[in-house]
Amino acid sequence: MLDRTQTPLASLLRRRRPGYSLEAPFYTDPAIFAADMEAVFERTWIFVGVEPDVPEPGDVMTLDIGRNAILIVRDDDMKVRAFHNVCRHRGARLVHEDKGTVGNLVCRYHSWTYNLDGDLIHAEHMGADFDPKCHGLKSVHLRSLEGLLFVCLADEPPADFDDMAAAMGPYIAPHDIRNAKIAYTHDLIEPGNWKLTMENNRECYHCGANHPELTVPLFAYGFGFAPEELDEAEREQAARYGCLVTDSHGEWERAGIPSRMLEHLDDMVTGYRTERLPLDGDGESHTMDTKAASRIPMGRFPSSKMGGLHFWTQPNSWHHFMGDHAVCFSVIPLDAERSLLRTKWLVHKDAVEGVDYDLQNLIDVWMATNAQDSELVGFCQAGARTSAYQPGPYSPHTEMLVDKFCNWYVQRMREHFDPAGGPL
Ligand code: 3BY
Ligand code: FES
Ligand code: FE
Repeated sequence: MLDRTQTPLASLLRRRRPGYSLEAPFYTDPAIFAADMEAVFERTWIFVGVEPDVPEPGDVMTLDIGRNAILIVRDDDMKVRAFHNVCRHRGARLVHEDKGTVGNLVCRYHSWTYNLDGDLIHAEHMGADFDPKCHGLKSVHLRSLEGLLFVCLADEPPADFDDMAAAMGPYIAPHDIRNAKIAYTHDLIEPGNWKLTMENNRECYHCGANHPELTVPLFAYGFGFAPEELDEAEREQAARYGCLVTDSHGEWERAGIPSRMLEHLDDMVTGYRTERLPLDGDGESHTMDTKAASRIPMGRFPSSKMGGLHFWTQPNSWHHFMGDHAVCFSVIPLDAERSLLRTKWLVHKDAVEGVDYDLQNLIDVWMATNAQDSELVGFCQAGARTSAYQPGPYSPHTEMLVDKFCNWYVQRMREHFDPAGGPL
């Protein structure tokens, strides 16, 4: 009789080999997908959007994260709040549109009505004993980090969000996200497990061969290389790049713009990384001519050559902030083999399309890059389904941060499903 028993999740987690990609079931198994949603997406801080998604009181947006439906609304006091998008009467979905503007939140089924604070303010025919105060919307923890919105579905969210926010606030504040507008949003369904999308983002080993547009503004050296493999000319280039980074950091920091690298990708529950890196060419922006795409700067900067500040968060986001625009990416798992990559391009709220910026020019680099990355993710998903797949080694020079993503993931899973197994 064949033993068809699947390896238990705890064993898979315990035998994870550091420095190597994960075993196939982590990318393909619906049961592990469900476990990911429980241990990661229902417990840690998830990046979901930006304050300019809901600029005015009554503006509302919705988002599904796994089995959970969430609504984010700006109340009359300009506070952004998050609730479960579930009516407290018989559980109907409350807001159906991705985005809209409402006076109150009214359920279509029996017209139960909630104000923007989530209080139930109207419910007919419920009798004298009915207490509306016990039937307000269920709130979801929400934090705004200088305009970047994170939610946490856990009752008790990871407390180290505060440490991340304290460190990152000064980096992001100069970009003035709250005074930006969304110039464009693009949804791409990638044909792969969410972890493959994240792993792909955490390295630029693949950039030279796959991203002809991204490598116009981005220096290939910025994301690691094996020094012993460089010829003399390349060594000189790499050394010049190193000096450019040091000089730029000094210049920007003297002007009050934090730029030096901070990295806590696998030693915090709210893991993150940031660094402001100089850009190639004219050094202004992620565009095909490396110049600013928008004529109106997004913040108060000493120069138009502010490079690109990247900010990565575990488990599901990365961002690039330039002097003229910002690009924010969120990954929302759909099922074991598909993930939603949502990309938002932000410009100053007064910038007018066609006058201050050309939309195509603004989005060209990352539209092309996302399409290329999506295809690459699909290649790995296809490989993980085959009998030949086995975890492969990460480059110690260019894929250390992919390894840290996996370390972070395995730690969250072990804490939740195998606490007796101890730390990694
Ligand atoms: O978007 C990012 O942050 C990283 C850096 C370069 C490769 N990858 C797309
Ligand atoms: Fe919402 Fe009845 S389910 S009012
Ligand atoms: Fe890429």
